[in-house]
Amino acid sequence: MAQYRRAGAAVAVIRLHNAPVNALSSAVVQALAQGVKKADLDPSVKAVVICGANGKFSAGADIRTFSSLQPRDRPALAETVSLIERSQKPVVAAIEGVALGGGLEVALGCHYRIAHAQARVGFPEVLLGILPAAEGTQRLPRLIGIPAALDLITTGRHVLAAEALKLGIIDEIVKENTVERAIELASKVSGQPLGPRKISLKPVPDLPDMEAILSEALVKVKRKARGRLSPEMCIQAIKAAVQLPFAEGVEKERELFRFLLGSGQAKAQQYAFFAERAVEKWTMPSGTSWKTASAQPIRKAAVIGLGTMGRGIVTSLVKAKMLVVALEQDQKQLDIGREAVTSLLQWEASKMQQSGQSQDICDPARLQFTLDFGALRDVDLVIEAVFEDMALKKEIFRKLSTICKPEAFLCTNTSALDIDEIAAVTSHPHQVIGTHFFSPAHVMKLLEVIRGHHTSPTTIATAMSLAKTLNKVGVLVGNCFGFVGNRMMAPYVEQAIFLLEEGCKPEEVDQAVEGFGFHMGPFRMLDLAGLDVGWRSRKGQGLTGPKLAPGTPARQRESRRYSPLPDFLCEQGRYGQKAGKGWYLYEKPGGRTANPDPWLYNFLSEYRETHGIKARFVDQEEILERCLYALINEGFQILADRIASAPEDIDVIYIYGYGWPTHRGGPMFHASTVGLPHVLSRLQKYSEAHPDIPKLQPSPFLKKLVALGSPPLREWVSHVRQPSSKL
Ligand code: 3H9
Repeated sequence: MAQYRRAGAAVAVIRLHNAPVNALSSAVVQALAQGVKKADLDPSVKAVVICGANGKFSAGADIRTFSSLQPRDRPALAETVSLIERSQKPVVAAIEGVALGGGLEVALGCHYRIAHAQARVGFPEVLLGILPAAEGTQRLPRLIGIPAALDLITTGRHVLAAEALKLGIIDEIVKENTVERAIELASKVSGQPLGPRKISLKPVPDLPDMEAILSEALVKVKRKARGRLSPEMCIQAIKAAVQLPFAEGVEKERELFRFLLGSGQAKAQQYAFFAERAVEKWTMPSGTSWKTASAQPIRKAAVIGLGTMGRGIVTSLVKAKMLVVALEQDQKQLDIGREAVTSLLQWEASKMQQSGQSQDICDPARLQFTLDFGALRDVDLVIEAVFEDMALKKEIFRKLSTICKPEAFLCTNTSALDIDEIAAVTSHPHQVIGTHFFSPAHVMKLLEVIRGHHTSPTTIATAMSLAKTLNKVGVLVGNCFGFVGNRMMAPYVEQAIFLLEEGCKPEEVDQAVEGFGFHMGPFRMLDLAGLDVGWRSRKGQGLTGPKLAPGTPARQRESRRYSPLPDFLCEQGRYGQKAGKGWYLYEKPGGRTANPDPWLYNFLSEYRETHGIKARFVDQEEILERCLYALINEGFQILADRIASAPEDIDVIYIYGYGWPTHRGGPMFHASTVGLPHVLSRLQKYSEAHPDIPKLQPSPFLKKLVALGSPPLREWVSHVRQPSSKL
């Protein structure tokens, strides 16, 4: 747990040992404290080095044990950090890999810090709904000053050794032999006075406008936090470092930590942390899983189509150091695409330069632009990212099937279309898979990976590994219209539009949803995505447009309620932001400020009058419940249909692809928190009031779980009906 050894005559080395990331479990903390005490008591030891096993210092406190933490106790980790600082002998932290959270707090208790050039440090606690609670909020501001401490503690970002050195977090960077160099330093400084090296004894560097800096930081985090408590509490703890002596600041830190730890938000964010890791361990309904399937290496990839999605995908691939062929259908589109990708790569390179990272990963020399399908002969993987048009996609896959080498993987970037139909036109359907990127594809972390009926385990493993290489979170899902993300989005958007018919304004619906913590409500989101996208899809499905049977009632499709409102908007050219008007009015086409539109109010009144709808007041609770519970209800159906293999899959998709607030843990976690009986009873109430909206009728699986006594979320899938042996 923490190995103690002697290096040379006078240096004791304590190595933290808890695979895979040396998390500071209570056993590790105890062993660390014992090591420090032992070194202190041994007169032959003149200095101490603390390091971590397997090239990692420590990823901090053991998050798995938080639920059993007794909030009233002083964290043992904080005691140990103080113990290290109080040591009579110099203690040097040798940081390799990561020193995060409690790991960095241990390092800040040390008198010197040496880091490997590739090491990363940071306080990511805020992302887990808590704050650094082993005196980190009190030491870091004393070491690097308030503005930098505010930045690191409230964002949770990791910083590379070069930036850490600049900030003053570490004293020295080494390219190799970090521990050996730490031992040398420890020997050199033994006997020197330790007072100036004890961070808790330092004053917080004073600034004339300290109050203003703290207030501005508070305004900034409140604006961004959308209801998350931890960033604000981090600022309060840092403020305590400014205003109070160290010991009292530590008390304040502890009080805030206790509050956060007991909050539902910390539980939700920690659930999300583990859910993100759980989705990597994919399983197919057949039982085949990540354990047995192995990914093939991808050295060279191709992207077909350089529209918004294609450009982002190319940028991601280049950043991942792959050789990339980018293909377009005509010279004009190719030139536009090339220019756009080049500027995206330049932008990425400048961001990397600012954070001290090597920019050579944005090297455009790895990228070839072409109009010639022949250039795809030797690629290992192709990502088709053309328009959502089945006929076009099939034509491309037919071509790919004859041109690409037989072992090449063929991916389609689609948000809804049938993977099996596309795979059927190729001679290698087991190598065809859906890869649904989210826009902008070089930024958004989610990759929905869709297995078709014939997709092989190797193809799945390769697509999931590609996600990781691109620094994305891949979630494996089954093939159905809209997969998981968009299938759940449809009833949510449908409710939002029905609410307009019933009397709401777009901004009322958006405010309710944004108040819950979403970055954007449904109408701002629709305007951003473009209303024409859904219109085209509805026309394709025959819900509107020329394929609609004459005499179909305006607000009904096959006895279900239907709202033609978005179709009417599109008929008027109101396609959203790009047109300067949609559900809102914008300052210009492409403008970003959504203003309420009096034209729309009139339009809605006339519409209601035409259809004999009496507008009513709808309260926030109904808005939220109808939108969110319709979405969650679909999630239960998706689990029952085995399209998602666990609730965590759905939650990760919603957090990373659709802006679901992390502090609410994802839609399925949220349902488990508010209680399944509550969700069921509200859906029953709304479906009774709106019997013509099938998506409000509670999913049989939700009913089953309630009848079983609402088991905990991790047990839900064990209650999904197994497929019959014929399947
Ligand atoms: C804290 O320190 C609070 C203190 O201030 C005060 C306390 C009083 N604990 O991500 P990976 C597991 S809060 C337990 O796939 P990578 C992880 O679940 C802590 N387990 O690897 C996974 O398990 P499995 C603040 C942890 O190389 C395995 O390790 N620290 C912890 O892509 C591998 O993880 C953080 O927030 C942990 N602390 O990334 C850092 N960390 O194999 C959180 C990881 O069963 N960790 N695991 O699925 C990370 O950011 C990444 O794991 C890290 C490695 C960058 C370290």
